Amino acid sequence: MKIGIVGRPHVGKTTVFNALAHSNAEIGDYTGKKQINLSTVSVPDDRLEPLAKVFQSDKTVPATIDYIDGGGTSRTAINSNVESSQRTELDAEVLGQLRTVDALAHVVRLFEDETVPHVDGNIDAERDIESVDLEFVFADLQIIDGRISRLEKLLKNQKSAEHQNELRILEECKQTLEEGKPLRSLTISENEEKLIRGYGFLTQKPLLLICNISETQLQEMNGISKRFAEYETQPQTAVIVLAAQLEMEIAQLDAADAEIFMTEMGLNESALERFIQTSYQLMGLITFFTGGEKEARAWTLRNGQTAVEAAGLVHTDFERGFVRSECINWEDLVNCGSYTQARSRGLLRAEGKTYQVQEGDVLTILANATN
Ligand SMILES: Nc1nc2c(ncn2[C@@H]2O[C@H](COP(=O)(O)OP(=O)(O)OP(=O)(O)O)[C@@H](O)[C@H]2O)c(=O)[nH]1
Ligand SMILES: [Mg+2]
Repeated sequence: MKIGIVGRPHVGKTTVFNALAHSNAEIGDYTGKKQINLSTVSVPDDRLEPLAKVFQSDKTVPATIDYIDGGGTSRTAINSNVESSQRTELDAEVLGQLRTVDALAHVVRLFEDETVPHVDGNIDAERDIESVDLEFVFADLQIIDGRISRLEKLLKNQKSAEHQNELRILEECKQTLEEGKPLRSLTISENEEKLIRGYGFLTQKPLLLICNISETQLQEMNGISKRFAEYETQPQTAVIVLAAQLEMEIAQLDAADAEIFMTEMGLNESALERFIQTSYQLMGLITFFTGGEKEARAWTLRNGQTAVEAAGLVHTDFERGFVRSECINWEDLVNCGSYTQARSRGLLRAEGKTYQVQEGDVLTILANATN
């Protein structure tokens, strides 16, 4: 799973990135130096250790999330007045990268700090949200316009039901965008969605708004959450409020110090934990496990994905040669103490290809060798 961190200039994108990735990318760099920060972080999961005990595994392997911080390189981030024709190559590169992510995390600035000027002269979160939203609407429209004229040309030369279909959907998308609405708000069938998936439309991706507050605003958390609650009523949109700078400092402490510090600040979960929880909910993600002597491992699937898709994630050969999967809830397995016990108590279910994997399932995939 890949998440792209976006937002207006100097709103704390890299600070959020550092807090989440426990990394040390350079912040507060106003020179417009173009750099894309990439990081992979482990998804903390308390279920892995007990599972490793059951399987007597040598190690645990958590699921991971990839983050991209496009830095001050997109038009949104640098200067919203720049004409699209004047975009630098790197802008195109950042946009291209963003098209491949599974969700966007839009950092919105709420913290006041005179030493960090806002490009528009004052702090106005709602204005910033609208401006980035529109930026992405334009970016998607640009692609759609290009593709529509291409399709029209193709259709002039040769009738094609598939092209006709794509044209119809793209025109529907165009209309939505021209009304200033994101593609998230468009209801289309799964087949239609497949036709446009390849374009990686930005306004179609699930959106997580990260309201970046200062330490002193922590007492106002509830009020701030209420103020932004309305955005959560929009399709595939979630909001979290966090103090990125403080969270970044916490992320750079060792675990014991971090815990003491968080208790002092009245924080009961780290930014990473909240971010992961919210993103999983937003994207409808679930976790399943596999286990053996070598490792106990967590994997991420979309809710509704099947056992054979899970098998494909573990190993492409497993997908091709899939026979069936043995399945048990992680807690039931831990309570049994061993896989053998679970088997003798009849708790292992045999599930076929179309079984929809459930949150917390432990799967053992049985597959024929393929070549
Ligand atoms: N007071 C305060 N300052 C913050 C907070 N978050 C970020 N900053 C400061 O704001 C400045 C910009 O932060 P960055 O994380 O570099 O912001 P950015 O969005 O990545 O900036 P660009 O990549 O240049 O667009 C830095 O000086 C940070 O220290 C915060 O929560 N409170
Ligand atoms: Mg940055």
